[in-house]
Amino acid sequence: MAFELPALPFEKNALEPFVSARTLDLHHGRHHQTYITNLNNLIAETPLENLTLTEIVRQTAGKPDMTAVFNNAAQDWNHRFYWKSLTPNGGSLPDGAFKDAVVEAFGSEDHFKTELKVAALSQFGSGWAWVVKDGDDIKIVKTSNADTPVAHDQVPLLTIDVWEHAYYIDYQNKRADYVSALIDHLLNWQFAAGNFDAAAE
Ligand code: MN3
Repeated sequence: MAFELPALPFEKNALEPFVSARTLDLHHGRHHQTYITNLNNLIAETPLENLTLTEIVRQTAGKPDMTAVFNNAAQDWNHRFYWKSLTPNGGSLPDGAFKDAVVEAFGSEDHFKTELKVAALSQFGSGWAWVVKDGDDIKIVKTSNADTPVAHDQVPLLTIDVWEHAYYIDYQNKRADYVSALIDHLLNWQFAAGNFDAAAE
């Protein structure tokens, strides 16, 4: 089964003015589509084509002869998760078990968001900043290039894409402005809380 580009979970202009429709045209329609096209070409008529995307990521992680498959599969996985991590109705964490765990681990919602911003800004070059569940702990981690917590036995709760293609049209080189806009307006904490609850079951 070939993988297909998922539809965005919001209208293409719904994140404006913070993330433009033009950025989404390129980021979703071209970059994400290209990872999927490459992945489909790489796994065609191999045993990998019968696996789920998550299985492909896990089975190819850390294998030097599988780097191209891993990079494209992981980027497909990460982008599917990134679109769900965004919403026009972002802002505060919803009350509940996830927020309680965040406040316990980080002291406050504000400090948690500051740590997330630090991670997103300190990732050198292309990569991702993540909120993950690692065992019983909520952690903020960052990964380089296509790398993903899925390959490291962590449960992703939310992600921020910090590849330049995510922000260059709207913010040029100002990654900090992009990250702040996402944290202040666009992060889907309901999605994160749902992932947290699902991981606790
Ligand atoms: Mn991207």
